[in-house]
Amino acid sequence: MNRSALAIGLATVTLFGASAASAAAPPKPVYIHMNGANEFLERLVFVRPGQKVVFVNEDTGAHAILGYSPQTGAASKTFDAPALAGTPGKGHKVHTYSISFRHQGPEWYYCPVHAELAKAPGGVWLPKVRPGVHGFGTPMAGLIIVTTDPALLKDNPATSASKILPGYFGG
Ligand SMILES: [Cu+2]
Repeated sequence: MNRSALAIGLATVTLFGASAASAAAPPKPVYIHMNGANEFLERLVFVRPGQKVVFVNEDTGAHAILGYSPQTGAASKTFDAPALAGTPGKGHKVHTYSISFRHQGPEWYYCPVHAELAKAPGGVWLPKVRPGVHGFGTPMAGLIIVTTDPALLKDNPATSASKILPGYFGG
């Protein structure tokens, strides 16, 4: 066996080793948190196709999550969590909503309790703060990018790795 054949052999072993490992252990979920600030703490996250995204409500009040199309303003029929009840705080039950996406691309969403869609210049639909919900500067909305790009998948906020953030309760 010459040197390059050995290198190819080693590379093959490495590749098969990696795929066997990833088949055995599915990727961990990516967590998106809410509290009384009426925003999604991790406004932008990256997930693989099929990887779970888990929304975690650490607020005392309820939040909903609804996917939408910025081109048409249409609500998603499948990315739709009607209401996630709040929690009194640490040590009590925390309500979550899980979803995964099959195809690569952007998944836009907002909380219809605290934001609403409005047509912006250029004809795109953007979330804005719902009138009557005061005290918060930014509309409660976020974006999930479904991708296989390893550089993007590594770029999630550190908090997205933990289900419960002990210091984040409140509202
Ligand atoms: Cu909300």
